[in-house]
Amino acid sequence: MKYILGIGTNIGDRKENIENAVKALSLVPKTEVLRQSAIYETEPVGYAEQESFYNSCVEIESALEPNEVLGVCLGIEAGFGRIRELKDGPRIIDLDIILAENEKIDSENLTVPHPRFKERRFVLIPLLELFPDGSAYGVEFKSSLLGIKGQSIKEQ
Ligand code: PH2
Ligand code: MG
Ligand code: MG
Repeated sequence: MKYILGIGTNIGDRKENIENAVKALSLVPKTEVLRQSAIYETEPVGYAEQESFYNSCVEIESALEPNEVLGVCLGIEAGFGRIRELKDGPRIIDLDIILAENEKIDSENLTVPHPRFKERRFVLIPLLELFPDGSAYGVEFKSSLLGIKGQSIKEQ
């Protein structure tokens, strides 16, 4: 099954963090990184008083179930030494499942599509780069960009 993952970081060497996260994903069993968007520098959304983020999206093909992919994401975050403090606050690495092909999930620890991705330019712009027609796995997202104010983003 194909998945779109969002990657974000705003602590340390942000470019290197994203590169290392993608490398870690490529080493996951039964999983292949198919393609990656550019890396974008993005204004913090939610909690403003922090360093700007670097964000990117990857598409992976994996035989793992969504819950297992979530486990992989959390495992990679833990490997970076991520400590969860402030909600939406600074983080060395964040890996989120944005979309999964033909899957809608609403469980206690996982919601797919990601419940807030359509409010976030830092997800929609990299996603649009991967899916220029504005829909992915049957989910239309391009029109959501029209409703977003601010949230500056620039390709690195
Ligand atoms: N992640 C958040 C909250 N705000 N802002 C930017 N620019 N990039 C992020 O990855 C991000 C955020 C929660 O995960
Ligand atoms: Mg996130
Ligand atoms: Mg997360």
